[in-house]
Formats: sequence, C-alpha cells, structure tokens
Amino acid sequence: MVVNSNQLDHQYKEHGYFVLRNYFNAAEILALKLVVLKFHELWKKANEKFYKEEAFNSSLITGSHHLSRYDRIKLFNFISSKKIMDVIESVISVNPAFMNTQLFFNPVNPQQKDFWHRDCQYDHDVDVQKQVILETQVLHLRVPLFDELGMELVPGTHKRWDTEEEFNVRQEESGKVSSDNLSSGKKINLSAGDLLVFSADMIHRGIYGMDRLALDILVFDSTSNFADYVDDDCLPSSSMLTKIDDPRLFINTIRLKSMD
Ligand SMILES: O=C(O)CCC(=O)C(=O)O
Repeated sequence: MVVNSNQLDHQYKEHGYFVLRNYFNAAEILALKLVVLKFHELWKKANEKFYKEEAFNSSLITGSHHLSRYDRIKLFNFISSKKIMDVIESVISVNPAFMNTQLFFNPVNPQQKDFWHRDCQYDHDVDVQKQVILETQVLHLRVPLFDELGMELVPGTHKRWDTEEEFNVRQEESGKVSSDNLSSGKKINLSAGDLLVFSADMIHRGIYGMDRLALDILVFDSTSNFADYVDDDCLPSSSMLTKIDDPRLFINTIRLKSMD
C-alpha cells in the first residue's frame, strides 16, 4: 500500500489521528507477534504481582531485560521499517526520534476500568498541559496484534483544550470519574494488521476487552525536548545499529541524548 503523506498529514493536523486498515499483512503480524509474545510471557513472570493487581501495559519492549539481541534487532527493524517510517514522516517530516514502546493488554483485575486521559497530564499541571498541547508532538503508532475493541478518542483535542465535561471526567472533578462516558468520544475498533496513529496528548482511552495485545511505538519531534524520557537500554547499541536497515529514527535519539 502506498502512503499518501499529504492526506495523512492533513487528517492528523485536523483530527489528531488516522487509521490505515490492513496496512500490515499476516506474515508481518505473525513475525512481530512471535517476538512480542516472548517478551510478554517473560515480563508477566518477572512482574507477577504488578501484572495480577493493576497493570494494563508494559513498556521498554526493545530493552535487553527480556529479549535476546537477535529478537531486539528484529523489533528495531520493524519499528524503523519503510512502512512505519513512511507514516511517521508524513506527520514529522524532519528528524523524528524514537522514544519508547509500550504493550497494552487487558488488566487481570475485572474491576479496573478503561480511563480517559491526555499523556501529558501525568507530567504537568493543568496550566502547563494547556501549553504542551499547542507546542509538542508525541505520536503513538498502535499496532494491534489481535483483533480488539480498539481506542476511543476525542477528535481535535490534540489542538484544543477540554470542554467542561471532558475536563471533569479526565481530571475526576465534580463527582465524575475518568471511566465515565464522554459524549465527544469516538470509538475506533481495530483489527490485527491495522495501524492507528494518534497524538499522545489528545484525550483518549484504550477499550478493554477481547484478546487485546497492542504494540505502541512512541515517536517525538526532535525539536521538542523529550530525550530525557528515553531509557538508554531501549536503544540499539552501535553494533546493533549496523544490523538495522534504516537506523535514522534511533540515531536521531542517540544524537539528542548525547547533546543533553
Ligand atoms: O490502551 C490503553 O489501555 C491505553 C492506551 C493509551 O493510553 C496510550 O496509548 O497512551
């Protein structure tokens, strides 16, 4: 499938997200699944209490704690493959940089409810959040490994502040809780093979259910100062870089970290 960069950039700027249906073929998803499932099984064992009590995601999938060098190189090559780079560069055309990976699954605890948030709310007070959504650019690329209920997004909130309803729910004010429904929410069901790209700072929530296991790749614009958020262990070593077909995404991060 050839990517229409202008169209994707337009959709992203306008709505804060876009979906490419059947972007990956079955062989691509199977190869990715084999590596990611290895990570997931080992991570669950190593984090048994956290997994059983409260987790709904893991992170640092490309790190050295659970995967072999061989599998990490496979993952780095997927993350920086032409298909993914074409999509990233439609939105961040100059020097996009790798930040992290996360793996989203269903919480074991059935009491845990899916919740609305902007990613920036965990780092910043409300005044700074208002600024951050106008200035910075962190992209989530969600690759579902199984068919899933997907995500619920509030279109346009990557560039506008919350309505009163959205704010009260997301921040749990005025008797609201973050799992309440939002009248402005739009559900995006996803199937294995689809790619969803969305702004980390728009109002969103994952929808729990089915057999969800989705790999999220996080990428940022080099002009924003996110290098501190990147764990060195998640980056390829210099000898691994030589095994990655197009390592620009990682080299940009390594360069930014060396300037810090
Ligand atoms: O899928 C989820 O549970 C939440 C996803 C999310 O919040 C994110 O990708 O930032």
